Amino acid sequence: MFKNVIVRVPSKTISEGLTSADEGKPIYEKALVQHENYVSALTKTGVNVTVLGPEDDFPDSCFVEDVALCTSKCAIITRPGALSRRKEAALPDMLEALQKFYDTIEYIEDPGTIEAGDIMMVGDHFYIGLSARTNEEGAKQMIAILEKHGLSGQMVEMKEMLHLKTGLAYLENNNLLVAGEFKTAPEFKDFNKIEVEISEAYGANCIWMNGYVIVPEGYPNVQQKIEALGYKVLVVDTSEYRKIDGGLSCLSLRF
Ligand code: CIR
Repeated sequence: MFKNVIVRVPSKTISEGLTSADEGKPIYEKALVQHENYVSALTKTGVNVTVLGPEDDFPDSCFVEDVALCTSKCAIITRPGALSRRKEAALPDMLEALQKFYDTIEYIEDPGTIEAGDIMMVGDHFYIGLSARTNEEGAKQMIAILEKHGLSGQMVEMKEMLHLKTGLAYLENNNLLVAGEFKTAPEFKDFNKIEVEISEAYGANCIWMNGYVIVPEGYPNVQQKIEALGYKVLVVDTSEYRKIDGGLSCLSLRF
């Protein structure tokens, strides 16, 4: 069960966020409203939400998932592969927030790079995607830290997606939502795979929260498949974040 969540309010500069999408720039006012609705949905799942203030120098800083991995034993501050995001990982208010919950904070160091959107937690095991943002050295450091704390990790090769969790969501009970290249990846063959069709690929970025699954608005087939598994579904519109390659998981740290 998750007890705590950390989010960061989007900044006015969100329109300058990194993107590979061709969907126009996010509209700040709409992004703010969508963020409020996201926080309301999280609150419904019974967690305590810590809300950090906006950081105008970092257009992508609302995507807090990438800057830390929060495990049951320690928090690990990452070293983002995207240069414009690297200093997000050391923002003092984030460190302070994490220190309230964790006695042990670990760090990924140069030349390692890793963004925790590339890390999927399944119990005490962590799958780490080797993406354009996460290099092998970063993944090795992460696995060494996990093992030091009695946890484990493994690397996953990937080619198509921005982050591992762009195309994967673990819904507990061995249920794994999979899109694109991950449908056939050998690492995931023993999961009960719920396949997401290409036209709804963005909908693969859902989050399991204490028996609920939060699903992005506008992906009816994904929603239906998740409901059919018996989960309570909460729907949140993330269309402004999609414009800069962000989704539901990216917007929070959950632990
Ligand atoms: C970026 O390119 O870094 C942001 N525009 C989107 C980050 C999405 N984060 C995630 O998938 N964990």
